[in-house]
Amino acid sequence: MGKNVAQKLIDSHLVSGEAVQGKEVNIRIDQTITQDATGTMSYLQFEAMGVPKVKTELSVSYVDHNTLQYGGFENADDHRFLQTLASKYGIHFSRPGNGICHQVHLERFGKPGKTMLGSDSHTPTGGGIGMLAIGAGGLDVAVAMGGGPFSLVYPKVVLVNLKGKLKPWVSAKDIILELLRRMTVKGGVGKVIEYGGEGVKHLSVPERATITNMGAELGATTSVFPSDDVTKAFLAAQGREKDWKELSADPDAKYDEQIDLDLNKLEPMIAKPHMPDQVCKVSEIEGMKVDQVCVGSCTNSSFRDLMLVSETFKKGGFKVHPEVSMTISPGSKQVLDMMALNKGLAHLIEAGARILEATCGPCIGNGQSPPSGGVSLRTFNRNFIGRSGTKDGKVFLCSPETAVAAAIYGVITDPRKLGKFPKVKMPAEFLVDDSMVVPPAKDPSKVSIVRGPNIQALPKQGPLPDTLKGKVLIKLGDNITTDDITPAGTWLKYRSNVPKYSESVFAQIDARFHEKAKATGGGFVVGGENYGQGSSREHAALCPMYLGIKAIVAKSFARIHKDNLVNFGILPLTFANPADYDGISDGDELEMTGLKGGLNSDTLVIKNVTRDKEIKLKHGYSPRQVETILAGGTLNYTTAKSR
Ligand code: MIC
Ligand code: SF4
Repeated sequence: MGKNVAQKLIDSHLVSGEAVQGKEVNIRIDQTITQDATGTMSYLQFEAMGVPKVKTELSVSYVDHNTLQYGGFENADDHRFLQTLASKYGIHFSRPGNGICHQVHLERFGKPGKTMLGSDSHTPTGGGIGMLAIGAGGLDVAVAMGGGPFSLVYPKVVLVNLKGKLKPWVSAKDIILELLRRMTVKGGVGKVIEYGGEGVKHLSVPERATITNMGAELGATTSVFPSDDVTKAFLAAQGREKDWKELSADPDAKYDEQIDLDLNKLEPMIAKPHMPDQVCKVSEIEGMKVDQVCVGSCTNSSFRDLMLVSETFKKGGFKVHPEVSMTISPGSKQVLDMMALNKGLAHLIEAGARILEATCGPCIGNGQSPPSGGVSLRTFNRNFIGRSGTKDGKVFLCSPETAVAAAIYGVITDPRKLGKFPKVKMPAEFLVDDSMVVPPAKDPSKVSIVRGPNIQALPKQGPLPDTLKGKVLIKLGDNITTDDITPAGTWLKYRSNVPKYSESVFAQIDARFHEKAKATGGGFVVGGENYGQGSSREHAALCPMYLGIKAIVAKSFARIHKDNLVNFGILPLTFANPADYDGISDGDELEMTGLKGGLNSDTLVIKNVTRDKEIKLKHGYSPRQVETILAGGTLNYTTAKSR
């Protein structure tokens, strides 16, 4: 039987396990990426494994999240640690200013047909160039750097069948927003989203990458496009034609689901606060006053996206509305460089846009927080409550076309009203200059790793006890994000300092949570559907572990977060009967006994001591995950196995 693109990629990298949907398989990882906010922890874990040099084909350590800290040494210390460590262990180091990891990797390193694991949830951006690119926790990435396989549940594959061609002022972002409208933020869990159909050939690689990037918001394992002539032309323009390889679905390939999307009929779309799936047509909310517009992030910061904004200002003779603060964050040094040379940058400056560094910036709450109660239109991928740094800020997610229309008129405006569309052609040649990527040392023995005081040791815990007992420390609703669990923004600088960062756990919901957890020696957390969606940050498991959290009982979990919890020995458990969620309240005393043998069965019982009631739970762990949990986490498990 023929295979689809996702199956070809997985099957060609299979190390062990059966290629049967729903079963756990192990795949070989060719490339890894890390970014600074998750990288320090990932490398501390890699060091703990005692492997002298990475065993991947390519590993790159990017600095793009925390670059311009105000009043403190923490970021700079992290950068120095990351650079020296990369040099010693055979890792390429992309210096701050070289760009956002996903954009740079697509331009300079991504290869069709390869697998990639990244300690950032938007790693699937690489799917735009025909890679099987998956986001994971830093510990999983560390294992992959050490040559270990990555375990995943063999996914369902959904075909998104694209028909026709996008109309002017409608772009790739509108495609993924429309899919989010139809599928919601949990619609992609356990699935790979594969794009096909005759509409694919009209989308450039950066446009495809916008779509695969934001597939993360669907909760999908990853998203992937075939590798075709468009991919070849992109790689050739990057001076990397030799990296091209054709990759397409067999004519008789089968899919588990199919979604048809007629690009001719698509209109500009926008996601309203505070979830990426709260999508409607831009025309439905036209006229709303806008305080801020931000263009950038790993979703929409390519040459095409920024030039589109620049050309719209220039061709129409427009300026940024006097009551709008507009920022531009280029995705890479390449984009910035090319726009400096072709005057695209000058037109943005002339129009009154504020130019930021080629980093994540406002997307992760680093600057440009909206004014109180203000409306911010962003070309980003997430609009979770508080992520922008302003709790009552209203963040909308849209395309660069919709963003520039709002920046010009000061109100939400359907970009189709802007007149003639300034089509941006893909350059025949990109400006290639990799001088901000530092290759690893030729003689690693001469490199010493520099550790400042912000680089704290990894917290540890022992094996799983037979009984878990404690109070419900917090009861939460559906779609709790990792930004709710361990916020970013001003807390980001403590990513290498778990004791300090643990003070942030649930701080936006209950500022005293960490004190409560410490005082009671830890306890349980109860959640609704899709617990832990969003970022890959393993801190959302590591910091609760540090505070003594024993298990999270929820209706369902997001994939990466569930894996992270297992990695750190916290039990992710689901209600066998979701209605039992109502049978537990904040402060209830819970108890689980006989865990050592009990995990061999998928059904467990938790006793609500306060209400004298037993509740059935499921775990759904693979045999490997059971052993990991029993050992108290992946590091304990792998160390025990290698003895
Ligand atoms: C994000 O967009 O939330 C981040 C910051 O890039 C995270 C990674 C992190 O928390 O460091 C992600 O998406 O995985
Ligand atoms: Fe950076 Fe934002 Fe992309 Fe995360 S989503 S990698 S913070 S640009």
